[in-house]
Amino acid sequence: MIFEGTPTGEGLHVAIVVARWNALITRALLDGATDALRRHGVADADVDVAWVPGSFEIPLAARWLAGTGRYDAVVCLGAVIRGATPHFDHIAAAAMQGVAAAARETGVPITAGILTTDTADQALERAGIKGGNKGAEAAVAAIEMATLGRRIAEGRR
Ligand code: RBF
Repeated sequence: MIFEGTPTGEGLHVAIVVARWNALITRALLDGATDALRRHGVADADVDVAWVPGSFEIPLAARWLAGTGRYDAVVCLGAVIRGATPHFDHIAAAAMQGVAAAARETGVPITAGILTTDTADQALERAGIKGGNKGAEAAVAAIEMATLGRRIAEGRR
């Protein structure tokens, strides 16, 4: 049997965790994520958003949300910029490893649209200012994982 998720979000409940640090960028990621969820069929009323101070705090909020059992997936959004962050590598690694741990602990798909860039310009580019939006990509990945999880649990393609 080959299992594959689909980008169809009808009926899914999704939580988004977004960091306030570098808010100009993370708001653009949030716009991209909510827009993508909407375009893929997730109802606005089924999307909740939790703001955290910075990317370092993302994993705990994601763990709290996933642990409620109310969400089919959690999307994490942040921007860690090397130029502005002396301990860039620690914050970026803690955020990504923490998100992965929260997903493993809860069994809820948690996707990461957490940008790690050298400059704010590069982060803006990846937040949809010129082209692709990593927030939108993380949102679609969340839908895909939620639908994949259902199919695996039900043993159907
Ligand atoms: N949080 C981010 O999400 N992105 C950053 O680029 C970022 N840079 C930081 C730089 C410094 C010097 C400090 C102290 C914090 C930074 N944070 C950043 C915030 C961090 O994720 C966390 O919210 C705070 O350290 C409080 O725990």
